[in-house]
Amino acid sequence: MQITVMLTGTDFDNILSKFKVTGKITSVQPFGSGHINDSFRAISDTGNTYLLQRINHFVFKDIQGLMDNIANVTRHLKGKLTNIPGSNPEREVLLLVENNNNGYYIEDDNGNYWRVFHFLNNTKSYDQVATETQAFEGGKAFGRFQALLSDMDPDLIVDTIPNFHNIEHRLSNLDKAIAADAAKRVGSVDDEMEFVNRRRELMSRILSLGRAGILPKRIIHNDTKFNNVLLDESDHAQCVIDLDTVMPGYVAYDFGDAVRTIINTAPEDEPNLERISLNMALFTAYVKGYLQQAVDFLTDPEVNSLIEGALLLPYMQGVRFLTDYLDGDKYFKIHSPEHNLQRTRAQFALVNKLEEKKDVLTNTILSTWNKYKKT
Ligand code: GN1
Ligand code: MG
Repeated sequence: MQITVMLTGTDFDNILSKFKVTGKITSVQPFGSGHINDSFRAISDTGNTYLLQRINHFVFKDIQGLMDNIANVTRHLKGKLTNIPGSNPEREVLLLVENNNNGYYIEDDNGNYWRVFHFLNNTKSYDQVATETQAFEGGKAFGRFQALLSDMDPDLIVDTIPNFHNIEHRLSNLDKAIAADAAKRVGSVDDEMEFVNRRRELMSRILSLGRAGILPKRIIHNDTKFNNVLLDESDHAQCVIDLDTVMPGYVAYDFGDAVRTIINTAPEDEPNLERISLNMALFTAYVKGYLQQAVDFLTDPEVNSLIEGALLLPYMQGVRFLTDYLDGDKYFKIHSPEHNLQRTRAQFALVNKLEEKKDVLTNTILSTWNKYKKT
């Protein structure tokens, strides 16, 4: 469910006074383009800048577990980076601001949950990739992120959203939405359902390989949209953000979700499907950056699974948008009445394009891997 409480009238001063922020807050502005949480950039008269976020507690039901995950993950990343010469832990890892009781979030009088991060100044994020340098840097950032977490104790992580990237679970939710037809929209999604049904078995491959013990579960990011990497002014990767869904999963999921946003020449919700095509140069650059950083821990079966992830993630994203459309737009923020259907169609058009080029994409992955792989 979306949070319906209006944010206008929110007493930001009061909320921020419960955190260890310095000085007097002089401005609070909406920030970013996330579909789930609400983010604000707050500036204080000391010149410090903060990212204030209202956590969507209808989506994230275990707020304490979520915040413990983030605290543990950022601690681990910082510890690792401190021992890597040339790295800058202060700028390469998100830093939480404590509340006045040394915790990491507060609950306000309306039952909303809030947290604060130090804002990383002089960084930017892109909803769409423009250059090969950006794609390469994004690949490096997510590859390094996985590499740094590859020795973290999985017991320190709780599942913030169980079955998040489990396609069987997502398809079962879609089937339930079809059966319930809560928004009376089932009649308008025949083509989309046919698209989904033709690929059900094919898209379970990663899960099957995981169950067979061929693919290991690792701690992954689970939301590797390109705009979740902050780049510096010269477009070098600085920091991976949005750690809400860091949970165990298969590396192909992170690869696929990044490719979903990087290779597409159009936005995630492009209404004109003819504009959706593949930018192969950006794909190649991403693969190079990613494999350069991941070469030390990836296994051959994992590398072979990456292409499956690239097909699965836009499919799964389309299934999720379609489910929400049928449910009556309860999960993702929408900006027009048919937005979730438009997003679904754009994601399925992308799947079509990826399927057409599957062999070329696979060759790019394998030839890059063979170059990096230590003999
Ligand atoms: C949501 O809120 P945002 O943009 O970080 C969603 C992702 C989707 C994405 C689609 C917790 O992420 O899984 O891939 O929208 N996050 C959650 O744009 O569901
Ligand atoms: Mg997110």
